Amino acid sequence: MHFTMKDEILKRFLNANGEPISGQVLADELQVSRTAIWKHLQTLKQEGYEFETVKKRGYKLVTVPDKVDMGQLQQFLKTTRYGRQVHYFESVESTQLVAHELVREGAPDGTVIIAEHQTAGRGRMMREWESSEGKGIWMTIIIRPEIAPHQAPQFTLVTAVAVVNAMKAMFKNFTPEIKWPNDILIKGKKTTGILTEMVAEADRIQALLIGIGINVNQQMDDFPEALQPIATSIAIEEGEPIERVHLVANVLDFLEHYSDMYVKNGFGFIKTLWEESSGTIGKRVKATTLREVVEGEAISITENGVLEIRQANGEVKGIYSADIEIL
Ligand code: BT5
Repeated sequence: MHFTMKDEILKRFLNANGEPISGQVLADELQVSRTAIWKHLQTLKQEGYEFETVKKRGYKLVTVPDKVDMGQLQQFLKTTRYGRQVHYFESVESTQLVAHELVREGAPDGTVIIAEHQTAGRGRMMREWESSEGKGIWMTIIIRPEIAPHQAPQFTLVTAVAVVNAMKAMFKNFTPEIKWPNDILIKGKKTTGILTEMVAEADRIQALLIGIGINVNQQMDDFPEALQPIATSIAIEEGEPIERVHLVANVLDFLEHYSDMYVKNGFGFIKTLWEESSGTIGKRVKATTLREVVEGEAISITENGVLEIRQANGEVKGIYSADIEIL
């Protein structure tokens, strides 16, 4: 979806802070007929926006639906590329699947796919990702960095740092922590999962598809019973409902900034930021990989994003990919 006349009209109403805007002035400024303006307002009404007619002064925006839509998002973004093209859906199987199609069609760096609901949201190794309707942020960002395929896993860490710092900038009632490699936890419970997929040739990345799932406005009984002991949402922890579009914009701002820095300067700076927010380093952990189970103290991540665990016998093992349990 590109920025349309309807989005431009919405932007003006959002900027007017509840003051009325004259239909004639809008029509003149945007160089379209008043009928065209009226039609766009009807479409916005169907999407849940409500307007009041103010005598002799025009229309006033009185209700904004809780949607993560393009018009609002563009308002808040400070990025140059990320989120400048958004594909927004009420419901999809998985935003990752849509992203794969768009990569094949040549979607540019920073293209974002957002859905209110996913019917087959997925985690790593095809595990299920619970994506309840209208309550979370379910999105994939297509990025096309000039990096080698072996660097791709580091982008999970770049993304985790971006999400955690976007949260820290917005919320004051909790401190989110990163659990290696792809979770963000609040008081030990999962609020965010990251899934990094790659489309590559032997020595060159075509695109990374960074899936981010953030639990935002769920209450505990919105989660299936099996998840209740291990999952939480920002609204539960912050103590109030959250405007999702704000958080989307912040995550994209931080992500663009950190990925550019990573491509330019390497992993060093990201590593420092990552360690600052890590809830894994210094803890006793159990790492289950496809081949083995490693237990010990998590001592650091390397320049390649590998987690180092010191076992009881003193031997240090590097873990490339695993599920981590903090003991
Ligand atoms: C992840 O996998 O944590 C990556 C999740 C990525 C989801 C995003 S949403 C947008 C994009 N489109 C997609 O289809 N996916 C991405 P993993 O580390 O494998 O964790 C999966 C496990 O987390 C599941 O097996 C559950 O135990 C748990 N889980 C599932 N849904 C959850 C939720 N909403 N909140 C917290 N935990 C959840």
